[in-house]
Amino acid sequence: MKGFLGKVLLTGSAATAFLLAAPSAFAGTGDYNGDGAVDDADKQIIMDARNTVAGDAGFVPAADHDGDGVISLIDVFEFAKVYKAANQ
Ligand SMILES: [Ca+2]
Ligand SMILES: [Ca+2]
Repeated sequence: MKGFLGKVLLTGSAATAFLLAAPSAFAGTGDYNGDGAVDDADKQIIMDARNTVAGDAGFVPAADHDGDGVISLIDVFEFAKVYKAANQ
């Protein structure tokens, strides 16, 4: 599943574009390390936390944008939206 998600992230540009066009529906600023910027450091944090669940060592609560207790592709897409808005 992790490999599948990685492939989707690398190749799903159409889906990403669609999701990026939608208004943000979830909470979270995307600034996981609290340095005031949404940048590649935060991207690395959510990518490292991907597929963890609440209670896992690598789980980052701030990266669980939809609050379902899992850092899923939904959260990664949500981060992508915030990241794009902050870096254009
Ligand atoms: Ca940051
Ligand atoms: Ca989530």
